[in-house]
Amino acid sequence: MLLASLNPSAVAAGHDVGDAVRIDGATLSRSDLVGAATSVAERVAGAGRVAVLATPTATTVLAVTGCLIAGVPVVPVPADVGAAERRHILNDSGAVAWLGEVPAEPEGLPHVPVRLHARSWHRYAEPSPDATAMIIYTSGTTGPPKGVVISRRAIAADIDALATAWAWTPEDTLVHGLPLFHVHGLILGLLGSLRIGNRFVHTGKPSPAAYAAAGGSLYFGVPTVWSRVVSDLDAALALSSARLLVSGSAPLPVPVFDDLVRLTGHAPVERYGSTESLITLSTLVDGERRPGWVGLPLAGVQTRLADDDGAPVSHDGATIGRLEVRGPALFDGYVNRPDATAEVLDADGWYHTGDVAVIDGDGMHRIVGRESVDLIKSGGYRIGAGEIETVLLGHAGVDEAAVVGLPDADLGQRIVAFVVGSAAPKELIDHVAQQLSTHKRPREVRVVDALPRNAMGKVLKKELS
Ligand code: MLC
Ligand code: AMP
Repeated sequence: MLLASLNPSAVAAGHDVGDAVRIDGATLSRSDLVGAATSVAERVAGAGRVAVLATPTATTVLAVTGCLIAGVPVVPVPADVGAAERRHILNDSGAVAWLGEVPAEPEGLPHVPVRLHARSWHRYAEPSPDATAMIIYTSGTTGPPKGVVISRRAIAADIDALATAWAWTPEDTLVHGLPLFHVHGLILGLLGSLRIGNRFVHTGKPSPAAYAAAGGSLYFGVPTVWSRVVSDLDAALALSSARLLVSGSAPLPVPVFDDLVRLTGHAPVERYGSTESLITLSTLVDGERRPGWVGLPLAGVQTRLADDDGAPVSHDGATIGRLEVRGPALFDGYVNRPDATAEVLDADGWYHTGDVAVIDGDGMHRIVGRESVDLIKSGGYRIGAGEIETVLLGHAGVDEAAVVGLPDADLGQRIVAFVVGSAAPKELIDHVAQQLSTHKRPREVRVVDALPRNAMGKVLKKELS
């Protein structure tokens, strides 16, 4: 069963720990979760895809859990979503209702509330492992975000492989404060805990003080979170009592790795993955944790490097190639985009990650960068330059726009928009935040007289800095 710790027989047999999930001031025991989520399942059973505005609340936890019990595919919608992105996600996914919270603009969809105190003990048959668990929207280099179709089988396989890599058990208390609309916070953090049966604490925001106060054994964070932790001495010292600190979603700077060792006594475990592949590589709880390297393939995962012509690249720890991965946790394709799916998923089942990497003789991987400058990672969020440019160009005061990710000590990359036009920077930042999502807003807009272009008229983004 996908959410194994919510097996009603196990819960009834007394494995009902007092606080299975703590989030937003609410505490849910395992029997609260089974009873309330099954009540949600009764209200959505048989529905098509359902949209969940994924705020960090008990409502979201129960909405997602209820859908998984009923076998209804969930479409998590970013909690800070803007108007254009929300419309795109709803239209593209074909979601039939909002479950749980409802945004100010429901776009004409009916609303199914989640009742925190309702209980049902109906038993649902476990849906097929091939069934879609969720559709997570993620950015490409151009165009609006694509819906990544993720099966129940992929989620189960990935969590089980991570449990082995990290010795993750029901004895753990997992803490994070990441969004519940992406793989890291939702699939690994929440669903991982509901599969394995450990306590799960969501801190609302991933602030160093909240992490320090949570008293966990296992902590998840994106590099921005760890960088903020090492700048807060009290928080860093408090984390020395944890068992394992895990970093992922973006490159962990080596100085942050070293500061974590120095201040917490823990060398962080680094792991690498994507919405399309889930997590594929990790350093191990009982293996080498090498700063700047993201580890070995998880159980069942194969990796290889290819050159520009697709020919194999040697695994010598130095030669750079395009990283391709294959394994049990890959996605089933993009919604409505067979063309885009075929571009990244080949006939032999290899997913072309878009990342460039090296692999050494022991099978250790180092991610060197991305193939395209147009896919930006900011604070661990994947953001397409193209989608921001499109929104900027939709503003009456913008004639030309080019968006880049510039190095940023806190966010890894910070979104900077270069525009030609008459609009004021603040107005454009707010425009993007309102149309896409708050976290996709440029942190800076520079109004310029002209964009650097080559003879063909193509913008030379490498010259924008
Ligand atoms: C500022 N704000 C604005 C604004 N300017 N809001 C609207 N319009 C404007 N113009 C406000 C926001 O409302 C918010 O307020 C505050 O500014 C901070 O915004 P932020 O951008 O969210 O905060 P920041 O501190 O920059 O966030 C850093 C962060 C965040 C690390 C907390 O980036 C984060 O949560 N990252 C995690 C991303 C993640 O989980 N990725 C995993 C992808 S899965 P307020 O009041 O709300 O604070 C994946 C696979 C894998 O990658 O391998 O894991
Ligand atoms: P997303 O689809 O949001 O999960 O983003 C996936 C991308 O995040 C990958 O293709 C990588 O570019 C990046 N990424 C994830 N984990 C790591 C990591 N540990 N180190 C470097 N990059 C990472």
